[in-house]
Amino acid sequence: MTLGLFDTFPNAAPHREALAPGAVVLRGFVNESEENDLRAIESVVAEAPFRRMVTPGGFRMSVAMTNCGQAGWVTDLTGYRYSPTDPETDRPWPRIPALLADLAVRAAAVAGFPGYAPDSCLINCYEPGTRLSLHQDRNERDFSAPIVSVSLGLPATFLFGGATRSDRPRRVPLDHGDVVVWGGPSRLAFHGVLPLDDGHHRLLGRRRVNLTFRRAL
Ligand code: MD3
Ligand code: FE
Repeated sequence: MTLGLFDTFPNAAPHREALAPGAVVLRGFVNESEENDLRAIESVVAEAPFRRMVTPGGFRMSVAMTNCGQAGWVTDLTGYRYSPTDPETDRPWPRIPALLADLAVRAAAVAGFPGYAPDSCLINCYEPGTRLSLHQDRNERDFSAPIVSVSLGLPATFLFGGATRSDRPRRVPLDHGDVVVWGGPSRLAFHGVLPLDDGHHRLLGRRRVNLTFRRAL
C-alpha cells in the first residue's frame, strides 16, 4: 500500500504503467532537476528549425518537425523516409544531445530493453489545434528496437490503437515529463494524437514538444 506522500508533488516519484505488451508509460520520468538538460533541444532547433512537411498525398502536416541524429524522418511528395541530411539545407542533422540520449537509454532499460542505441530523434512541435492522425511507424529498418517518446509542455491525449487501423484506439493522457517506451508487440501499433487543447505551460508556453528516439538505420 502507498501512503500517498508523493501525490502532492508532481514528478517527485516516477511511476510505471503497463499499457500493453511491450508498451510502458513512465510517468514523470523527466524530473525537475533534468529540466535544464532540455535546453539542448533549443540548440538543435537553432540549427535545424521546425518545419511543416508535406505528405505523399499532398497535405501539409499540422505538426511541425525537425530531427537530430544520424538520420532524420522526412516526408515529401515522393514518400516517407529517413534522410542523413536536412532537405532544407542539405547538411547533416545536428547530433543527438548526449544528456537526452542518456535519458532515452535509461527509460528503455527500465522498460526491459537494455542496450538501446537510438540513432535518430524526431522532434514534434504541437500548437493548440495541432493533431497527428492515426499511423504506424514503419520506416525504420529494425522493429526489434523500441521507440522511446518524451512528452514536454502542454498535455495531450494520445491514441493507442492495435495492429490494424480499424482497431478502436484507447485514449492515453500524456503530460509534461512522461516517457513512453514502445517495443515488442506494440512497436507496430497504430497511434496518433488528438488536437491539442489550448493552455499555457510554464516552460514551453502554448506548445507541446515530443521527442521520439528511434533506431532507424
Ligand atoms: C506507438 N509521435 O512521431 S509519441 C511520431 O506525441 C508520433 O508526437 C506522437 O507518433 C507524438 O511518430 C506520439 C508516441 C509513440 C511514438 C511512436 C510509436 C507511440 C508509438 C510507435 C509505435 C507504437
Ligand atoms: Fe508515430
